[in-house]
Amino acid sequence: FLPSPKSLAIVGCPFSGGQPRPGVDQGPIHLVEAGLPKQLEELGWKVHFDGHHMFEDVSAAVGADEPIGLLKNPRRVSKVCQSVAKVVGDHAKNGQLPVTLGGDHSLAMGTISGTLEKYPDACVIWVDAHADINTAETTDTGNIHGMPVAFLLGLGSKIDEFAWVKPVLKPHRLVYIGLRDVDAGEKRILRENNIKAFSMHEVDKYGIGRVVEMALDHVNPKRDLPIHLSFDVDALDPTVAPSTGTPVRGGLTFREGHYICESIYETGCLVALDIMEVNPSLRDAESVKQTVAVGCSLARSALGETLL
Ligand code: 6HN
Ligand code: MN
Ligand code: MN
Ligand code: MN
Repeated sequence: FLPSPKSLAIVGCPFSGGQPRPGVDQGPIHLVEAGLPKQLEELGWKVHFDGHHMFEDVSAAVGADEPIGLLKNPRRVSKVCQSVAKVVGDHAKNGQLPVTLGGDHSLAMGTISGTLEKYPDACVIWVDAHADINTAETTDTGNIHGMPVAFLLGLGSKIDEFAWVKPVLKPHRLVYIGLRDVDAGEKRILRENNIKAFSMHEVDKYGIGRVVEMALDHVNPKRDLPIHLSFDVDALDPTVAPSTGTPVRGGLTFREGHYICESIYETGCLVALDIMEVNPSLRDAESVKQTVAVGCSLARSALGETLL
């Protein structure tokens, strides 16, 4: 599925409305300023980047955005994701692999909708400390970055403002790696829908090599389906990626995170990549630099950088 000649589009999404901490909107700006476009060119990619998507028109159109139930900034999140879905879908249809830089993880509602428009049978590998599968009924926080997967699966009560999100993702086409902070309601949803998840317990038990193999065997047994990789940097241990909004100890090592990316690239099935939740304003300068650098290197690994 990899476009040939290798061509990708960076979709910078400075957006933070899916969660309360300011700064995550600066993530994509830092990733680009750290040189990601050039690094990807050096891997042989033709890189299209025509500036970040600022979503001003969207925010202006929405105006005051009162909560719907517990959901915060619902109209803004919905509109931004709808516009991201269009951008990602159009790049995919153009033969450019979309590399979306977040921004908070609510954006994946858009990126995955866009991917599935071009590749309806694509599978999703979701690497995260969290399952991001709360519904309007189960969410404690009302932060929509904890909910995108539920929207994509069509779970929970329907909300008019999100009517554009089609339940395009099937539970058997989704697999998680890295989970360790899953809400009670989310555990029930995972169980009831038979969703495969490899938590840090399984990473410890089997090692990352076996886990990635089992994850691929589940969603992509013949290695012939397109893969959307959605990588939340908080999947990594906070010692590796400290500057992120919801860090949880006991995460993936630097190598485990990169191994996932390298193995998915090796399948030749990658069609879209998200690097999410880099928040350059939460920690000291050195930790920020480290987190931005690790975001760039995950992207490079997923796009073909090898150790030898
Ligand atoms: N993320 N489960 C918590 C919530 O607010 O629903 C945390 C979500 C974190 C989301 O890290 O992308
Ligand atoms: Mn563009
Ligand atoms: Mn997430
Ligand atoms: Mn997370």
